[in-house]
Amino acid sequence: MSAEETRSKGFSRRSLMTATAGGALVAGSGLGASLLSGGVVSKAHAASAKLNFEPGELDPYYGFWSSGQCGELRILGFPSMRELMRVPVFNRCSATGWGQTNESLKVLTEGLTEETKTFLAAKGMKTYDNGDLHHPHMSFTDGTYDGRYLFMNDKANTRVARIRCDVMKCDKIIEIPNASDIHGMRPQKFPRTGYIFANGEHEAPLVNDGTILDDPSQYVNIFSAIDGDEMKVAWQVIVSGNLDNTDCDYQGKYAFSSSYNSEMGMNLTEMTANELDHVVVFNLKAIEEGVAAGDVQILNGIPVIDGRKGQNKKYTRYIPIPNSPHGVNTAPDKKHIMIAGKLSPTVSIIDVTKVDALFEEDADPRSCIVGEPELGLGPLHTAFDGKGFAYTTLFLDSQIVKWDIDKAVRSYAGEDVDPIVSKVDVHYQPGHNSTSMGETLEADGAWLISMNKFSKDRFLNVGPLKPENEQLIDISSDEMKVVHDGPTFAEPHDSVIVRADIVNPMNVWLRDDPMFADAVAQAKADGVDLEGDDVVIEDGDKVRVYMTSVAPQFGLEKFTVKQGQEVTVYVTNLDDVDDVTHGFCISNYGIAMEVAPQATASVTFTADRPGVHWFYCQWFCHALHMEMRGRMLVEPRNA
Ligand code: CUK
Ligand code: CUA
Repeated sequence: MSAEETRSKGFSRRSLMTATAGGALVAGSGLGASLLSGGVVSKAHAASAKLNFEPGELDPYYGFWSSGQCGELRILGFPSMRELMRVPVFNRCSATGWGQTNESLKVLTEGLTEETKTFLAAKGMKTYDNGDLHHPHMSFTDGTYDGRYLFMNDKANTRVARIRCDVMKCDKIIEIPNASDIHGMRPQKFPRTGYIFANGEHEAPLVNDGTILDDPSQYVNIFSAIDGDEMKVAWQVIVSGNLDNTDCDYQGKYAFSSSYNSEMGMNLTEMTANELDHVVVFNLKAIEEGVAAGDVQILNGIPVIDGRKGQNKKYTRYIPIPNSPHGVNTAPDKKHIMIAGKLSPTVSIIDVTKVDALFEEDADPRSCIVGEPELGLGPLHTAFDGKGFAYTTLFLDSQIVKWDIDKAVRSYAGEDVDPIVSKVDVHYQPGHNSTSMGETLEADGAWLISMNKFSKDRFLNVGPLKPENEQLIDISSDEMKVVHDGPTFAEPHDSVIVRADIVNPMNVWLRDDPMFADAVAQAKADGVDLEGDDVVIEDGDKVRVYMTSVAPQFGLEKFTVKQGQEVTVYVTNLDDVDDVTHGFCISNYGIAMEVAPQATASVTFTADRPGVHWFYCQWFCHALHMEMRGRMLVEPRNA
């Protein structure tokens, strides 16, 4: 389905155009007037006509929402704002068993450094069970979303994760060595993803083993480029200043990171002393050449390039920007990158065609700035409609400002034009905002979501901890219109809004899926057919229980193990009907997991509690779901 068809389901632009050609049909109507004056406006009118969805009606977009300190990814239908799914990533999930099943533990542990594994093992942990997921972004091909993967950062424990969009499960998580606290993160837009660019936010000693402590002059910040196919860090760059957000161009040449605290201060006064901080420009080709030529130090197996301010190589440039800049957003015009000033009321516009020149000798580092409109207080992030307008959140003013990119550039050049088109109040204190397809070349200008940090009086009071408020805004006309309030629990930071035709998940698992390849291999080694055998295999201190499930029965009505044995239960869901997911929960053992159609899931635990323990299906699957149960009999050690 094309973008246009998606947006205009049930209210087609084509029929409107036909009507316009017919003339008389629209004469005098407001719709006809807006159509005649702009043409494009009608598309968005079509979208707003679809705000209310009948039961059973599908949304034209997927929304992929972060969840901040909850550590999961949320999937919404958009613009209805119906929450469709939660995908556990950095968190422990009670429902799906994420963080407990062998399949999820593999994802959660294999990308940790040896040092972290040792640190966690001393606490009796296999992996972290918290995360702080700020920025979800989809993989790109040729400047638009390609439906392969979603990538996201964990600020809390310096990780980057990937979700496979074919099954909507996380398949890779890597810890980023040498860096501290990954914050801003974006996939490469062109020619494809490619790299995932990831900002280390907090500065620390490069070798952080306690040798250097309270000597900030020896702290550094690290920018990482991750190979998104392999999920391995390709290279890193040492930079000056705390890295905040990042984005890249549509040429595949540069990445840009905003940087607050260019002072490298350790407290608030020091950190905000300068009027100008900077944006760091990373020259991808020069860095790749430097890595190939060996102009690096190898740290934890990663080539690390020195790109600090003052080094005289061609890897980085530092563009002075007022003041503690935050959001970095590339416009779909392929030309402009917006840097939100945060403590400055301005957004600085970088022209990417002028960035090559920055790498010439004695270049003025601000020569690539072609606009710096004053928009209001606390500009944080900018979104785009693909029609030449930009939408910037004003945190302190609690507003969104719509502005004209071309007029901002002309005004900077001295022309007497006002780039501000309009402002709308939001409730309250917006952080990120996102437009439909807005960070791609297919930005369609239908919708904007404002992700507001405070809801205050907008909802029924639920106590001192309040929800946040996400407001849906119709941007089809110059006057933006707030059309929906959506409360959310902690703490979606960012979102992407992706046309539904781009995302095509499967309905049931394929039996050869890599997610449970280890279980398949173990069964093979045990001579077990996962799709037919229900057997218990004793292997010294270890027991492997293989069980099928078909609603409403498990393949085993009971199994017996000895107290102290290490038990692994493999459940294979043979149902291949859409939506017949089973669960496997052992009561009073703290064991529970999801087994979706055609999947195998497994969990390993020590049977240290003797007695009769019921296992039951914890996912409502059948009229006889309650009857879907069995017994684990644990023989006491001295019996
Ligand atoms: S960023 Cu993460 S602290 Cu996405 Cu504006 Cu707010
Ligand atoms: Cu199977 Cu409920």
